[in-house]
Amino acid sequence: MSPERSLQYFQHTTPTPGGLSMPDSVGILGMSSLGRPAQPAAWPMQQVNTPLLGNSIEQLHEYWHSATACRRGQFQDIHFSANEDLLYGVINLEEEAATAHDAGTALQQAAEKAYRQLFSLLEAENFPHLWRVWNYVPRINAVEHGLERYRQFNIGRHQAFDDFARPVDSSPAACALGVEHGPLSIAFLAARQAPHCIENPRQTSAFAYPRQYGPRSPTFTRAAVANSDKHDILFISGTASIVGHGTAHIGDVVAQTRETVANIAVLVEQARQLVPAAGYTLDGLDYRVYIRHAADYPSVRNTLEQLIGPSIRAVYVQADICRSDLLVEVEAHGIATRPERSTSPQASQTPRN
Ligand code: 3EB
Repeated sequence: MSPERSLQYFQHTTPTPGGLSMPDSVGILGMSSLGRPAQPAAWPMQQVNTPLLGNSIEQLHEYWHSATACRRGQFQDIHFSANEDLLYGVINLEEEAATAHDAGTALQQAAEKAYRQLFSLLEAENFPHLWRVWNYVPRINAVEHGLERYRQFNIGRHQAFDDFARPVDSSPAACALGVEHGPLSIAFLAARQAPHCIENPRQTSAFAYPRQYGPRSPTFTRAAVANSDKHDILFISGTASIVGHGTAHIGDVVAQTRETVANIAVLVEQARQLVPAAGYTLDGLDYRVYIRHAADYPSVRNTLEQLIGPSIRAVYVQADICRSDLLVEVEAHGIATRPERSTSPQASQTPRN
């Protein structure tokens, strides 16, 4: 009930238009920075090496902020910050020469190492539940050693889930995008309370994709609703024009955008049923939109404004999507404030589905 534990989300841009204020720094759990590289920060920061599209903003900072002071730490290669309920961390790993011939590619090893560290930290700090993971993979669609790099990443990530006995059918909400350069970068938000996983009946669950998409499946859920003491937070994973397990509308960015919105609408509807009091709506979320070809930005934006609303809150960036035939991917989150703890129909002890 105490306001001290509330989680907030802020955006700050450079140049700064009027009205945006910086959160106080002791409460900053973590930050992602998009566009022009940011200065090092005193809190965990994920640098997302994706050009911002469509306006004069050079840099965008997104903060996860807690009203209580955060404790900051380092665990192996992870920088993290935590309050009573939540932990935000970032790990950046360079790919090292593979240690053994049969141990997989350098990227596979980096992915496995990153997730092993991540799960070890969650055990050590007793924040067992991953709410959301943001994965950025350099040159994600390049084929090396006969396998696309996204698929190499999936082998390493899946192996770490297995090694830490993390069932892949209760994976976190996530995204995995390609950047031109930089390390493998993974940011995550974890908590003491389990989230409620949401799958999309229009789509094969990613953890059950058939082998044609790679030897080991991705490990993410389509969306999740997480309860903190004052909020019900909806995380919509990276969502694309996939129906069943196949890519729909190859080569047609507008149709792909429409299909993506149809997928997100289904997820939002399920979140509404899970937490009716939260009142989630498509136009009430904060979006991040990844566009493969910068030239497609006007059509993607127009389509989203038509379908979701002219005042959609969205950040548009150029990034590679994890299948080479996908032209656009959209993720979102919404934070609903609960008036009273007792009004939540989904007590946090409810098992995830
Ligand atoms: C998809 O639906 C598109 O590998 O963590 C979306 C969200 C996608 C997360 C991930 C990948 C991931 O398969 C790609």
